[in-house]
Amino acid sequence: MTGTQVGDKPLLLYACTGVDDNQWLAAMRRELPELDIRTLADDPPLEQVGMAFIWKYPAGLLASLPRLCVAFSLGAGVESILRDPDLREDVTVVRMVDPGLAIGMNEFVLMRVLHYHRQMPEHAENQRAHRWAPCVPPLPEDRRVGILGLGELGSRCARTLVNLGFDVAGWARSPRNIDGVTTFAGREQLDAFLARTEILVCLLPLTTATANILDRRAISTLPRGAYLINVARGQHVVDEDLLAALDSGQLRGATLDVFREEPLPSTHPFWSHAKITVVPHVSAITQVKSAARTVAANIRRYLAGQPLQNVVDRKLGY
Ligand code: NDP
Ligand code: OXD
Repeated sequence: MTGTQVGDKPLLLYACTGVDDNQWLAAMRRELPELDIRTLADDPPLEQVGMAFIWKYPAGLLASLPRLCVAFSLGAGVESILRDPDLREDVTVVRMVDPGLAIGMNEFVLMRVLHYHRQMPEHAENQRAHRWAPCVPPLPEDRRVGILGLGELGSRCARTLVNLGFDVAGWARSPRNIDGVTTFAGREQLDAFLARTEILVCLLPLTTATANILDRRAISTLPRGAYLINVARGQHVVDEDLLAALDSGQLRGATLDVFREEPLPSTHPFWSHAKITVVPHVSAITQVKSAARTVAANIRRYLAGQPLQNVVDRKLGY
């Protein structure tokens, strides 16, 4: 079933917040002239909505869409949609896979890995002390970078780092094969992965299996003086354990783009910690230009009765 029509065009409800609605609506309408795309402000017949494009939508919305068949997420992480008590079992959830998002994440991860690899925190400290202290970084082949999550985003970052000569490992749920990357799979191989990782990048989806994965035990399995770059979700990290590890020297630094509570409360200790770099969830942003095209192609596939791409496995949670 492809949903329902109100006039002569299939109806798509657009219900996103935190993004530029004008840009998104213009792009979606340009890409999908064959659809009737309406926002909640247009007072659409909600009982007729079969397809919705959603992100940070109002609570209770899904309960008002009895004929919803497919929910297309504007973001890659779908944990909040899957946790919505109003999401019916028979609704297909499609996550965002956007070339622009992957480019942005690749840039950000590369920037922070190079920042730590080239000892920029030490140079900054020396500058504050007016100290001229040259230090020689190891060759990339002697720098072990580890990526938690080898999906759309993690595998791309891994390839980029391999191409720059880094010694790259990755961890996933199932065995993966990526040229030049040492791969680990499943909980039983997590410790071996962590033990060889000097710069750790988290690019896991947030699920019941990955929440709080970066706790005291995991962090203490990393070599002393390791770095953490968390660009996945704040709930992957146990905040107190991260702070304790930075204070004890177990971790030398952390870059945090995502937080348990966003915006990060102004009183949170992360803001002023000397070893933490805080960024406001901007490591990668779904790009209207590229993403609208991708979503449109998927919607057209659906309307033509072809299988949808990037469907979320509701049991696995990603
Ligand atoms: P994918 O679904 O493509 O990849 C997820 C990866 O994580 C897969 O390799 C998967 O393993 C692995 N994984 C999942 N569960 C486990 C587990 N229990 N144990 C080990 N590995 C596991 O996701 P994306 O790469 O597209 O995105 C990852 C996350 O990044 C998103 O869910 C989102 O939370 C976050 N994100 C953050 C952004 C930001 O701005 N900060 C922007 C976009 C995304 P397998 O390969 O075996 O399936
Ligand atoms: C996403 C995000 O999941 O923006 O796409 O975090």
